[in-house]
Amino acid sequence: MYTLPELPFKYDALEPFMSQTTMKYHYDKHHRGYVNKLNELVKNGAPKLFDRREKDLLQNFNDIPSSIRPKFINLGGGVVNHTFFWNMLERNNGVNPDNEVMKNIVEQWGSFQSFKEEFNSTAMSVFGSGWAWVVYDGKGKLRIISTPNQHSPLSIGLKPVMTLDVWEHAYYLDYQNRRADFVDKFWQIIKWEQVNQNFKDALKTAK
Ligand code: MN3
Repeated sequence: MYTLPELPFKYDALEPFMSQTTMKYHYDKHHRGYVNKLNELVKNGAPKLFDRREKDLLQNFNDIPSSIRPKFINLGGGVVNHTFFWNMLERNNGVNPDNEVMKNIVEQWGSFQSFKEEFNSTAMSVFGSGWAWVVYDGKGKLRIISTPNQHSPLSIGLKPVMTLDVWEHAYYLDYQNRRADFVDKFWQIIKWEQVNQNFKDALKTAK
């Protein structure tokens, strides 16, 4: 069975940018819901899959029986994407460190500001529910993309480096319909140390 990983911080750790109430619903209801539904799906549809990690299956989705594949991609993505997201969040007091991933960002986008603008506009352009991502393409480049629903970049051969959940459940209690405000505040809660680690891991596995 798949399990819900522990939240790596307290529910109120991201206040005021992401409230305790939002975190409780988002982690304890939504994230947990994906884990429970994924377990139901696999238990009833293809229990042998429990031998493999969700991430591994999303990366090799042809190994998932076609009868449950579309549901697995959304539910498994829901599990893996949220875990990835929580791990790269902390209040950063607006400090952007000078590390490897930042050097690559500035090199590719010319400035942190233009990187930020492209990320924000990608997050704003997600129609309906989805995620904005910074991914490593395995060929030396970082890219900013979005995915619909709970689709993971892993399923299209890309390595996640940073992400933002732009489903309404991620911000509606705190920002109502003002997604732009939420996206703007996101920059206050990026754990750059983890983003840098994700980038280094992506470089390693791409080799
Ligand atoms: Mn979510």
